[in-house]
Amino acid sequence: MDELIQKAGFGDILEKVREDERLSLNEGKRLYESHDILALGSLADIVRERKNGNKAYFIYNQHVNYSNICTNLCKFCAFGKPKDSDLAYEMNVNEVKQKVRDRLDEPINEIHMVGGIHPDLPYSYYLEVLQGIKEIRPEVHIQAFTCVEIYHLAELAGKSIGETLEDLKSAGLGSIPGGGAEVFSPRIRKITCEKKLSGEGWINVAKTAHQHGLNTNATMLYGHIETVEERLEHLDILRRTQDETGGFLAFIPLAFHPKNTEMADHSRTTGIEDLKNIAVARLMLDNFPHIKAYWVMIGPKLAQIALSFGADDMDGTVKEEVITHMAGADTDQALGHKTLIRLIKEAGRDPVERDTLYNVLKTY
Ligand code: V47
Repeated sequence: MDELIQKAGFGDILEKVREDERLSLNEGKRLYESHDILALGSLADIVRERKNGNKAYFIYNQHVNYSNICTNLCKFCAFGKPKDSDLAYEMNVNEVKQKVRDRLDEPINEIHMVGGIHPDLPYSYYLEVLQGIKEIRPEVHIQAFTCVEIYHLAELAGKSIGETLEDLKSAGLGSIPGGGAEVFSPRIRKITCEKKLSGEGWINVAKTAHQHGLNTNATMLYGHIETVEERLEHLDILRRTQDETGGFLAFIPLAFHPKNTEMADHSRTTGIEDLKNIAVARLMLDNFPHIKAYWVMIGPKLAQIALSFGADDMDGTVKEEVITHMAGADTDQALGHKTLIRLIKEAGRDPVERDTLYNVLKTY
C-alpha cells in the first residue's frame, strides 16, 4: 500500500496522514487532480480506520417530504415546484402523521423530513408536524428542516434563529440534516440558486444549532459547474466551523443528478468522481467523525466500494426517497436492512445499526 501511495507521488501526504496532521488546500487540490484512485482510497482508508475501526454504520430511517412547493427554485433541483405547478403538492399535518402511521410496524428510529421553502405555510404548521410525528412515534428521532428551512422559519416567526430552534426542539426536533449547503461559493450560488440562503447564512444557522445543543450534518452538491478550488473552499469552511463548534456529525457528498432540472445538459457524475469526493472529504475533514456514502445518489454497489475509500456509513433504509428520484436517480427508493447488512459484510466491515447520533443499537 505504501508503495502504491509513494508511486502516486503522495509520500509526503502519507506521512502527514499517519501523523494525523491537517492537510492544506494545496494538498487537497493535488488529491482531487490525481487519477490514482487506489492511492487516494488507501490514504482515506487510513483516516476512516483510525476514526471508526472496522465499523460501517446504517440506520433504519424514513424520509418524509412534507411539500415540494418552493420559492427558491434552484436550477439543479427537480423537486421544488412553484405553487401553481401541476406537480406541486403539500401534506397537511394529518397526512404527514398518516405517512408515519403507515410504517408503524417497521422498526424505524429516525424520520428525516425536509421540504421546499413554502410561500405561505404558517410557522405553527412546522411545530404541529413535529408534535404530530411524536404523538404517533414518541421514541423516534426527528432529523428535520435544512439550515435553509430553519432560516425561513425564523423569518416567518419573526424570531432569532436561536429562539426558533428552541421552539422546534420543544416540538420534537432532534437534529438537522445536511441539505441546502450545495457549494458555498457565491459564484456558484449566483448561477445555480440565486434566491437561496447564502453559504454564510447556512453556516450561521448550523453554528447556532450547535450552540443550542442540536447536531447537524453537512453536504456538498458536486458534479455540476463547481471548480476543484470551490469544492476545497467549501470543505475548508466546514472544517473551520467544526473546529469552533464540534457539532457536525457526518458529511455527505451529493452527486448531482441533472434530469428534469434546468441544468439537464450536464452529464451524471462518474464512479471515479464519486469515489474521489468521498476520499478527499475523508482526508480534508479531519475533524468530522463520519463520512456517508449515500447509496441513493451513487448506487448501492458503489456505496459499498466507498466503504474502502473513506466512508464509514451508508445512510439507511430511507423509505422512501423523492428528491433525487425526481432528478432521474435510477436506484431503488428504499433498501431493506438485510440488503444493507449484506453490502456492508461483503465489503469486509462490521455492520452497525445506529441511531441518528451514532449510538450503537445493534451489531450484526
Ligand atoms: O438539499 C437537490 C440536494 C439535498 C439535487 O443529512 C440534489 O444525512 C443531487 O441533503 N441532484 C437533499 N442532489 C438531500 C440531503 C441529504 C440526503 C441524505 C442524507 C442527508 C443527511 C442529507 O439534495 C438538497 C440538495 O442539496 N439536491 N437536487 C439533484 N438534482
